[in-house]
Amino acid sequence: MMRLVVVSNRVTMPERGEKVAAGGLAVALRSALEQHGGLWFGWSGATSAEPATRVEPIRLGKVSYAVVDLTEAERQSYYLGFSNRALWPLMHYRLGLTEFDRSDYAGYLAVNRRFAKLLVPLLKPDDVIWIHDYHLIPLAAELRRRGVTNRIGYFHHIPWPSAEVFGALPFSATLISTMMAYDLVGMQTQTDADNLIGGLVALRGAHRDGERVKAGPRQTLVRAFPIGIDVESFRKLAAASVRAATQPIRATTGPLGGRKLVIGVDRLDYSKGIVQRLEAFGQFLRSHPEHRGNVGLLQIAPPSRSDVPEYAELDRQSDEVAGRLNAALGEFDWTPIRVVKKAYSRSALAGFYRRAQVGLVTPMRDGMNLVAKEYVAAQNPEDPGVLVLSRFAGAAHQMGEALIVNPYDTHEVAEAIRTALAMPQSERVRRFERLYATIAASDIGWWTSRYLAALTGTGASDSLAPPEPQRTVSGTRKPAARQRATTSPAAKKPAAKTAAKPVQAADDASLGEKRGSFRQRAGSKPLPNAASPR
Ligand code: ADQ
Repeated sequence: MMRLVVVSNRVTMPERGEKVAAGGLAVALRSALEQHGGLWFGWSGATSAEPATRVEPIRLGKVSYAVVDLTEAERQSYYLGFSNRALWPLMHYRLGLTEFDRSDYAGYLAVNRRFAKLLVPLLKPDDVIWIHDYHLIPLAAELRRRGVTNRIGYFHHIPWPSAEVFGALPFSATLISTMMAYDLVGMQTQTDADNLIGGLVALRGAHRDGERVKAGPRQTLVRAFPIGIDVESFRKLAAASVRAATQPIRATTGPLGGRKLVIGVDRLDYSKGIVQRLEAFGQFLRSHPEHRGNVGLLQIAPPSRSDVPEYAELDRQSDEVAGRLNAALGEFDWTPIRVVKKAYSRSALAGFYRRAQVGLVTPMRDGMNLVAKEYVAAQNPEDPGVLVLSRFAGAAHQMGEALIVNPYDTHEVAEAIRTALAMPQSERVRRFERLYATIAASDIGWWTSRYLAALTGTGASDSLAPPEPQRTVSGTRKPAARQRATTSPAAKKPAAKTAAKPVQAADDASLGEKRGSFRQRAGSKPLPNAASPR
């Protein structure tokens, strides 16, 4: 009987009462783990003076959790250094912000080596191993080096840039080569998958055969698996929030009175385009003064990674821009922009989304962007709001019925806000129905089961691929293929029953922190202003 082993940078343990997790992804992974009986391995989020030499799993129900502390030096080099100051900006196409430091890179490799060493004794021959995100790229190679022949999959939650960009990273050829240690690599979009394959060809001399890449004795399948959310539970939370009008929603919407609401929800991260979005809202008010006084932007953006200097700078900058615009455009009884820096419960968020006539999701670059999907899931089907979505979010590949914008073009975003606020109800409903059908057909259950089916080789999942509508010039999109708004029971059933086939050993190559920190159980109290471990 196959057992699932999930490895992620951060592990969220239910019993620790951590402020983290219980978001869609953590819940989905936990339910897949429960189905198969499983092990979740990764960083505890804590530091300790001495590196751990062994790890004792803690069993809670059908799932065991094995968490490892890092030393402060490891946290600095592996997590803050190489992961978040080199890989994160590089993969978001921000070469100017990419800071490569050899000792950080050495720390990154060392932590991956140590994770492999601690994980190996916990593995059983039929385990299927699923590794998450950029913190752990070389982990499979380290496991292979120690003789692990199990099936190993990887899912990359953020964009993968073209070989030209990735190749700027020192040691890029070595790092990308470690991807060949995986049997399956999942990407958010076909563009990311093509970029990775292109990089393996250009930097590693691999050969491409469709979605398969071959290098030496290894063969790796690279495929797009666009991640989804728990659409149904989000829809229910939003509907319930209308009935309950929970405290935080009353508190925020009250002073807005009958005014319209434009909403942005993001971790405070430069990839999310928050400052550019504030500027675009200012531009909208300048170009369309008739809207002054009757609409407000609520930007919810809790700080994350505050000990990385670029993030502290962004925090300062967004305060400054909001302050400047409010001073220039506000009235004694109307403040155009509110920036709120705390994390909210899922149900409070769902309520905010539902109350907002416009969802402004304008990252400069984003792997997927779950906020875009949450905003749609939360809408009132009879009177839905309008999603304005950056063409550089992975979500834009699926959500062509949004108003698609270039976030670098302030005027275009400003005009999209105006268009969204003026959009007739019939058009809003038409767009919403298609968007909802798409996200419901490719929800988080679909994602987990489709990935695991491909990893365990029980396949038969290709036909379930969600639509990736053709891109056209911003703003006008070809409609996405209409899909049923339900997930087929077959697709819902997470994963394969058959035992994993061990594969041949080879040469060479998170989530926990995952979205972690913001996520809370539905109905729980707003979190204090905690920095995200992401
Ligand atoms: P993130 O960069 O964290 O994830 P995103 O996909 O938008 O980005 O997910 C953020 C999550 O945090 C959402 O579920 C949102 O509701 C929640 N959140 C944000 N602000 C919050 C607040 N103030 N209070 C409560 N919750 C809040 C990475 C990649 C993405 C990819 C995901 C999943 O960067 O591109 O979509 O992983 O693979």
